[in-house]
Amino acid sequence: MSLWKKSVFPAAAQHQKLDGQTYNYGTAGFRTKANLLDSVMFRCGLIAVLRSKKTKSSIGVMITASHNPECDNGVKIVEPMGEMLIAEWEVYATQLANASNEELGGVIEGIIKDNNIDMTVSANVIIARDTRPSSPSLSASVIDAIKAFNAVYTDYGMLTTPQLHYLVRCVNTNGQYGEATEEGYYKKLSQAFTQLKIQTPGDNSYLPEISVDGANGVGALKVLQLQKELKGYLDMKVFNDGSTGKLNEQCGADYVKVGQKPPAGVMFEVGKKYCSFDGDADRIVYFFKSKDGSFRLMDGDKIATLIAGYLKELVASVGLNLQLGLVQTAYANGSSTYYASTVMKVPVACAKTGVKHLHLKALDFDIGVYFEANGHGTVIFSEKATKSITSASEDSSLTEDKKQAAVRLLNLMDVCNQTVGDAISDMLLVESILEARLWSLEDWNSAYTDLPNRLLKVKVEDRNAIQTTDSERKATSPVGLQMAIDTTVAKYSKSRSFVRPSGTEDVVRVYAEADNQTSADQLAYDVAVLVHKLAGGVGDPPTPPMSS
Ligand code: G16
Repeated sequence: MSLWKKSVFPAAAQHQKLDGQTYNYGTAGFRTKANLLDSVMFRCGLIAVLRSKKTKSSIGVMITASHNPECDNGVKIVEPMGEMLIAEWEVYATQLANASNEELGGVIEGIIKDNNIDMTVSANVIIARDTRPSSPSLSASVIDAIKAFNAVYTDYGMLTTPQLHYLVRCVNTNGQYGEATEEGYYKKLSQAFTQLKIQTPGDNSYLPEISVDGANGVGALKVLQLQKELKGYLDMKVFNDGSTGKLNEQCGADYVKVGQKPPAGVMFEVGKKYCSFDGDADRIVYFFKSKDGSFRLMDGDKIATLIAGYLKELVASVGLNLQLGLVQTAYANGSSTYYASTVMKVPVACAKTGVKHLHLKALDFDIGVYFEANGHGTVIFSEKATKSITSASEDSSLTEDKKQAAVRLLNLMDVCNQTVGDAISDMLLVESILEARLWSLEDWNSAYTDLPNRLLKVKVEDRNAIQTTDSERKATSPVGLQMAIDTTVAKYSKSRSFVRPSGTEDVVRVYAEADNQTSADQLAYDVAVLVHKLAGGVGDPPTPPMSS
């Protein structure tokens, strides 16, 4: 008997897979009701150790269900450079998660054989968790698996998801990316941010103050930590900090984006800046109250165009030959795509939903800006871009203006968390750009006007009955659904709609946009009814929009 079996089998017996339960690897890992996840967590601990042995690097495991309600939980597995687990290994993770205890040994042996893994190589796993009540015990299940494999682990306790991604990359680059501690994360971001502020003329109209909706999650705690480093530079007032409300309940980036309204718990005032994080602080959206009292949202698309436009200008002013591109998903508002490609003249690519897909596509550019409309995104700089920006910042033959622009780019690069979308780092990036541009939120928002849109959810028996193609813009099954959607869309002006199964919730998502809000609402409703009818809707059909 292989040595590992002697310890893994008895440990696995304490984490039996639930009979009749099937686990799918979703958009960002396994995610479901927390009470169904013990065996999955144990098996993710196993997969992390195997991946660590295979890559001879440290692997991250984050216990979180991000924007989902508090009763859910989930797990995200982080690759050596801070990306999400590669697709090939998602398959292994799924096999392991669904293996009975009797099948477990065979599945592990298969993974070892397929990948030629040397089991004598040491393994290291880095773990963190969000604030959910179920997270400590699920984290303990991951640790049980790591111990059973006799591997090394570091438990960082409560962190945001992007902080864990950052730490994994720091550890695997021997500190080249940054110091591998939580303090190192704050230090890296705050140093770059304050440098940018020092470079920007002081006497300006920029408001160094922002109210942060912490979604009653871990992001709220971490913003308060960062505040200590940024005293006098940026005043971050946190609300929905978890002291009273429930995680993601009537607050957080998803609530604000989907509902197109401010979160609960906010004194919503004209002239102030607001942003919302999600439950594990890997998404951010901005919003404000306009002078006429209406709610204005700057979602991931607006953030992406703000960042891409500014970086493009800086690259041009230094005179660097770097290709900058923007990656969006089907959810990107049509106006943002038009603005980016036609007005800003930035190449735009479309990827499937999920950071893992956007991140991969962004690697095609020297500077890849990627954002989902829901506020999840970041900027990644290729080695070529990093080298040329660094050498320009040190090039004494450049004019002072060019050199200053290169130094700005360098600092902006350090404000970005290049491993994954990060609400805290994105907030600092946006604030730096707003200050440099002397833009208020009204100025930023007026860059282009979003096409009115609506997002709905439909409950069906099996959401995987919906299959899609063309970066999720067309449904290939059930038969007849896409044709029916096309016919419906044709009834509205400047309209578009698509449907896809969510990879984080047990629903089908419906997106619609049109030239006015009533049409967008009606179109979303019409398509939701089609999904309910043709894809095995559960319960009552969707309710018509209020306006009709
Ligand atoms: C995760 C992914 C995002 C994705 C979101 C919703 O975010 O990381 O890329 O947009 O799920 O996915 P779906 O529409 O498939 O449910 P988070 O913030 O929930 O981890």
